[in-house]
Amino acid sequence: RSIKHVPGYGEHGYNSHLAETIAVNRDIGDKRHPQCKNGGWPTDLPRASIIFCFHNENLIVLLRSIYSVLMRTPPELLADIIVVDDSSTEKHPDIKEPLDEMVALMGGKVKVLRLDQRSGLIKARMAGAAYSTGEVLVFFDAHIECSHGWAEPMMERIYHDPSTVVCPCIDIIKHDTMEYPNNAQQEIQKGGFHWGLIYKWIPLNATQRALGITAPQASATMAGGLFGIARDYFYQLGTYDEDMKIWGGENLEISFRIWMCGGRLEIVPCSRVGHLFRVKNPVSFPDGSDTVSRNTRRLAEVWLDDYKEYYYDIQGGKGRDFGDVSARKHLRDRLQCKDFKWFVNSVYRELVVPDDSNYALGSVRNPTSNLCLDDLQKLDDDKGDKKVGVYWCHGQGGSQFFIFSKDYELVALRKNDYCLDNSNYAPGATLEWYPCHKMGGNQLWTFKTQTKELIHVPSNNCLDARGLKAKDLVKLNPCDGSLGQQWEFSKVYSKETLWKKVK
Ligand code: UD2
Ligand code: MN
Repeated sequence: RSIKHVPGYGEHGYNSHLAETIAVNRDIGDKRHPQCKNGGWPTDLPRASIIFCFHNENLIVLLRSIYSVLMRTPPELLADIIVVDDSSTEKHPDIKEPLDEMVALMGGKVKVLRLDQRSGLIKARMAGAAYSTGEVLVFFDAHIECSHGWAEPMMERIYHDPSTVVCPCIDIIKHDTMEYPNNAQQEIQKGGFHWGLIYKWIPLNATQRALGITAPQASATMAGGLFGIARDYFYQLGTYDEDMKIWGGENLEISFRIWMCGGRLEIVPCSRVGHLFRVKNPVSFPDGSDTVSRNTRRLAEVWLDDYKEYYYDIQGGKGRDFGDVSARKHLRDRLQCKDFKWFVNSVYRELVVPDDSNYALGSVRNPTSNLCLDDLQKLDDDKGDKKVGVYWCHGQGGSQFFIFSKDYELVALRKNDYCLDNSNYAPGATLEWYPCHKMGGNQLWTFKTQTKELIHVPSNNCLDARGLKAKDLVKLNPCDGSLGQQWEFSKVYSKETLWKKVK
């Protein structure tokens, strides 16, 4: 059955009908790796305040989140649980009085805070933080389940260094079955981002891997929804950008700020919390405005220095409103934060930067037809085919921005790590974006700057736009020097034939 026909999905993006049939205090088992320390913690670990913000959450899912904290946090480590209702609508009467009544039965540590205006998760979290009393603030989405022993490993890291901000390992609770699979044997992933300035998961590097499966690992960015931070440090660091609205972008903003202003961000594999990942984002934006890109422009303007141009090249939106960022720039000065170049070179070394370290970049244009290589928006989600097409050159970057890397790949940066790939060597073959594997092979290209031919090395065929119109799929044909096989990059950093000496 398609998702549309499953009751409950429309509202929350998960199977809320099934979610409601599962006990609010269900046992999920111990999700930790057996090597995780069990006991022997310092006796004076700081106490945590848990802050759940929600807007129209399913009541049972919210209750299960609260219970998981109550059941699996040692009482001496739990200061309070603040449940912030970000002005849920009348359509959800059960998360109003009925929630209050249930919370009243949970003992004094759980408190509900109602915002009388829709404020967005950024301001809602700040309101929750101000209302709470623990030495450490733990922010959780309102559809999570903590596993056994989640709190101690996080608190210990902060106890040893209050400028370390910690994320648990975020496990996946399945949106269709509500299962919480055990992933303890799997190596964790860490946080990065792609040039649309959207969070993405990336693998650990070799040095990190060598530290072992249970070791806390430095992470360039956080996903955003689940982390712990010392209260004093949160305020000293400037909480959040209050002018960011509703949803989106705040996770990268606080990540950059932590690293660049002297702190450290980690993922602690022995602390495991499941998050209900949904099929789609059900967040409603009150005035219909796209707060994600405005928020993201704000963070680019404050933190990215010259690198912000890459964001605008690839994502667009330059010149559009982002409000006033002077207070945040002032904060950056006051905290004497390092620059973004430092962040890229020292913290997020996996980032592929569209600069002169590449051979060529920008649009890939066939001058005769004025058609450009275009991702046809097929990289926007993880589903569907990733066929490669052409479209009228629009000069706006985005779907037409690519790099020709020093590894002789053609890479789409909007959703990093997609390489132009083809395993069909017959004339007339179409191509596909495929995750870059750095092994050459079917992702190996040559750009002959003199003849402007883009040659797929293993098949020795040329990229060909002959006879194509906008939205057609681009082809590979035997090289014949025709006009359809000439391509120009907007920027070329090498005058040589970009030819790898293969074989
Ligand atoms: C991720 C983060 C989320 C947040 C977001 C970017 C994880 C697992 N989740 O997407 O925490 O950083 O990226 O902003 O890392 N909410 C409100 N008011 C609103 C909108 C949302 O209170 O106006 C609540 C919402 O009910 C939820 C929390 O904020 O409890 C996060 O929202 P989400 O679950 O829609 O975000 P998610 O997981 O898609
Ligand atoms: Mn969430």
